[in-house]
Amino acid sequence: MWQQLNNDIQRTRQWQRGLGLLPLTLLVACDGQQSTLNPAGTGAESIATLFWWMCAGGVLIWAVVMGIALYVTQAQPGAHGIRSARWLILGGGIIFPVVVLTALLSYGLMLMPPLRSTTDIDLRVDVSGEQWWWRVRYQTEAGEPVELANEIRLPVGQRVAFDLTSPDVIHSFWIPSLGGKVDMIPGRTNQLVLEPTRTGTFRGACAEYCGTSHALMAFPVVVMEPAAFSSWLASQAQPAQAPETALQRQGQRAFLSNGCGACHRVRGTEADGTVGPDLTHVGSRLSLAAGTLPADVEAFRRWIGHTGEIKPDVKMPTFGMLPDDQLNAMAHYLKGLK
Ligand code: HEC
Ligand SMILES: [Cu+2]
Repeated sequence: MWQQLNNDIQRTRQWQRGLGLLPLTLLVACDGQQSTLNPAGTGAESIATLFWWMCAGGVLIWAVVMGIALYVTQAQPGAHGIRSARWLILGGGIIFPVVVLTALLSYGLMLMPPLRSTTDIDLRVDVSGEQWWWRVRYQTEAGEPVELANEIRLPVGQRVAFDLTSPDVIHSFWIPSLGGKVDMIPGRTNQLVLEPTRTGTFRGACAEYCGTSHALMAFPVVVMEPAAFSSWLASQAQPAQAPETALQRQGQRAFLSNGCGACHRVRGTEADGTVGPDLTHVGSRLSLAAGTLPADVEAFRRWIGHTGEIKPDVKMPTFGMLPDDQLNAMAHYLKGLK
C-alpha cells in the first residue's frame, strides 16, 4: 500500500513540475508566423512591450498577495492591532492595486496615439472580408487599382494604410506579427495602419466568428524589399498570361464554358465576374482558397471538384460532376496563371 501511495505522490510531483513548465511552453510555442510576441511591425512591437509590462504587473500583484497569504498563516493571533490590520487592507486591497493598474492603464493609453496615427502613408490597400475569403485592392498612384485575393504583400519599412470593410457580416482583419486587429463592418470603412519592420512570410486571419468556415479564412502576408515589392505589384497589374500548353488551352476552354467566368475575373479574357476572387494571377499565390490548401495543381483540382467538402457552406458550387480530364485541364490552366 505504501508503495502505491509513494508512486502516486511521485506521479503528482512530476505532473506539478510539468504544469509549472506549462506557461513557458506556451510562450516558446508563440514563436512563429503568427506570433504577437515575435513582432515584425511597429504596431506589434508596442503591443508586445505592453504585454510584457502587464505580465510583470500581474506577477507583482500575485507575488504580494501570495506573500500576505503566507504571512497570515504564520502570524501569531493578536500580533497586530486593529489599526495596522486596517492599513494592511487599505494598502494591499486598494492603494497598491490602484497604483499598479493606473500606471499600466496610463502606459497603455500613451501607446495608442502613434498606433492610430494615419499620417505619412506610403501605400494604400483596400481589403474586404467576405464569407470566407479576402478581396484585396492595391491603390496605385498611376491609374487603375490592382485587384487580387487571399494574399497580401507589403514593402518593408513603409507605412501601409488598410481600408477595411465587408459586404456580408462582421469579420476582423488581423496580422498578429505586424500589429493589432480591426473589425470589418458592413456599411463602414475602418482604417488600420501597419508598418512592417522585417521581411518574411507571416499569417493573417479572421479574428471575428463570421459563420461556418470562419476558421478556413486566412491569408499569407509576405513582407518584401521595396524593389521586389514594386516588381511584384507591376506583374499583378498585368492581364493574365495566355495558356501555353495544349492542356492549359483545354483548361481555359473548360473554364470559360462551365460558367466560372460568371463569378471570377481573369483580366484579358471574357471571364469578368466579381462574385468570387479575381483569378488573373491565382497561380502565383502561396495558398489556395484563403490559406486552406497549398497552391499546387493537385489542390486546384481538389478544390474545383470538392469545393463544399473542403470549405463547408462555401459560396462556390462544387464542379465534381465534370469529367476528370476537364478538372485536370482547368487545374493546369489556373496554376499557369502566374
Ligand atoms: C457562384 C459563383 C462561383 C462560380 C460559378 C465559381 N466560383 Fe470559384 N469561387 C467562388 C467564391 C465565392 C470563391 C471563394 C471561396 C472561399 O474561399 O470561401 C471561389 C474560389 C475559387 C478559387 C480559389 C481562389 C483563391 O483565391 O484561392 C478557385 C481556384 C476557383 N474558385 C475556381 C473556380 C472554377 C474553376 C470555377 C468553374 C468550374 C468556379 N470557380 C466557379 C465563386 C464561384
Ligand atoms: Cu471570420
